[in-house]
Amino acid sequence: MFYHWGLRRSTLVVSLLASFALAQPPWRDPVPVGGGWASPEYKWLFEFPLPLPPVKQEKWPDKPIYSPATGERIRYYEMEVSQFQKQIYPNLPPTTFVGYDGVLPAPAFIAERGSQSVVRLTNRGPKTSSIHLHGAFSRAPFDGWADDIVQPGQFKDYFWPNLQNGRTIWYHDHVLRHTAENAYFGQVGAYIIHDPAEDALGLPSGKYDIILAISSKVS
Ligand SMILES: [Cu+2]
Repeated sequence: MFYHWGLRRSTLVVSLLASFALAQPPWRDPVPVGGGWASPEYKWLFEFPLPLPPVKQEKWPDKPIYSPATGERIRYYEMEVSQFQKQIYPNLPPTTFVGYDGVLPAPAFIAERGSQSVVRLTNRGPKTSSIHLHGAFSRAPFDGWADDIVQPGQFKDYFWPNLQNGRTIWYHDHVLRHTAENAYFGQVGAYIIHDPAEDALGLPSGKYDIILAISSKVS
């Protein structure tokens, strides 16, 4: 599996969702080898609007939370893993996913450099979960270790300091034994650290600054 985040401001247009579609239910186990995971060919390129991720919103924007240790503002988010369906192929039934907040592409986080985030992940999916913020330095308890497992029915709070300079990174499931399966089924999202230094560069912004992901998934 290969993901590449970082194509914001690119004029490259790709079909995203063909490769997200999976024909098998998520709890099929063991995973069939060779052919069982292959998606049908997607033939409707450029015929439907490009699916863009919603931007994740703070839980209580009007009730700011401050760190008891430093007094700094903490942005608090809540996110759920759940099973849902989405129409991908116009000629086939809806596809089953197990992803974040019931949407695909998953919500995108946009964090200001130096602003702290706490994300509460509640697992209402059929399998275990664990979030890794790929490309960020996170303290060990919040790094999504494979055996730091959030069981179905449980939640875990992840603290991310967003201290690095501006970058487009991504978050994804990282749990023991079925990381790839969870990611294939939707537990993958974009995470952008915005650095004020970027604003001086005169890059396209607003509606011209979009999040694109290219993924390749083969059986
Ligand atoms: Cu990763």
